[in-house]
Amino acid sequence: MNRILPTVSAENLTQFETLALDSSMNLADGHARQQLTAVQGKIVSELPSMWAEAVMRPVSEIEREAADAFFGMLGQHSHPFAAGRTLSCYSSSLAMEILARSLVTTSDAIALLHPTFDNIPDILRGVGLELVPVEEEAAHDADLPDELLERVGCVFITTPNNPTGRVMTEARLRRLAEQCAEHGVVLALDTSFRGFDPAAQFDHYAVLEEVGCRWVVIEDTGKLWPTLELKIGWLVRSANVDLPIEKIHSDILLGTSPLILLMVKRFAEDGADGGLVDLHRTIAENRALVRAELADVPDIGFVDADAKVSVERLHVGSRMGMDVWSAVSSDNLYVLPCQKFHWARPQEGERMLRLALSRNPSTLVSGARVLRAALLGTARQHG
Ligand code: EGV
Repeated sequence: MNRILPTVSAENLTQFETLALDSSMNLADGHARQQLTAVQGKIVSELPSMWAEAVMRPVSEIEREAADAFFGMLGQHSHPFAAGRTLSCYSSSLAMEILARSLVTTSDAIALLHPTFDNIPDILRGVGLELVPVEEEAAHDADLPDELLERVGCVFITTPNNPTGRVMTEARLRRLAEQCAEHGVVLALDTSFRGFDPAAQFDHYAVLEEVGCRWVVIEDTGKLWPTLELKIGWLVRSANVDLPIEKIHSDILLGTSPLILLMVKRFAEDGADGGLVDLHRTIAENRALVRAELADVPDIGFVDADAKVSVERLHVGSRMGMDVWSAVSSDNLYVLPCQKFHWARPQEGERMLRLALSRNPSTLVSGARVLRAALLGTARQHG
């Protein structure tokens, strides 16, 4: 087989995702692209009346109701309401950018989970921060070294992590918060994937407030529901964080759309009323579907056995991830090669691919079949 492989010029994971946007087999990005449920479809059909409501009502009221519904759905009952403590943004990456710009006014360096989605290190580097990797195992299994905490102004943890799905337990979060408090370091959490995993839905704000460290949390509605990029990223902070977050937020935006906030409120109410449990079942079924289609392929493995998040890592054995990527993309299937998640040492991800599970079952089955054929072909070449 003499295929001419396309030249790939993607500089980051998102550019790999952009390549997939027009494909009918897009298993690349972690955004939700499955069908709306019946209740979600009904909410969408009521958007015109939400528009009328948004025109009439005070924005601060709508903002508070949306946050209350969303944080409540996720068990985050102690999230703060005081003025400026919960800021809404167009996306969680924008919240991230605001946090990064705030941090760099007082710190040179930040400790960051490794691996994690590459736009986090890229945004942090973009404002001039030096990044110190914290291995996932190290962050979850033991105290951080004092030397590290003396060197950085912030520890940044994604939980559940993207792409591994690893969730920080309540006990580890408490201990990490205590360590950050001792050293005056900001503890920053990105919880964009928490909706998928009940283990990540204990009340984080209660823990952070009890310990009293300086903290920031980024929450995201964007991964859960197929709402065509209509979403909110929330930037939440402790009273004592002592960073110019509100000022920088106001430099960039006045506020988010009250129409989107009302939509989020309605989706979150449905989520609390059984929609989230439904979603968990859908993702679990989709994961099982992909695993079943690939079950008898030799020399592969599913890396994150217990993951609940809407992405799945596949180890491609002795193959190179980019070879498999090239083979399947010439058949119009797009997945993510994992090197760039390993932002400090990309070679550690070169034998893994990430598959998105927030898709319709038919898309996942066709995708898995293309992948299966490519893996068998590549296995033959190597074997
Ligand atoms: C995922 C992409 C950026 C991000 C995709 C993602 N957003 N680059 N601002 O939403 O896992 O596919 O997180």
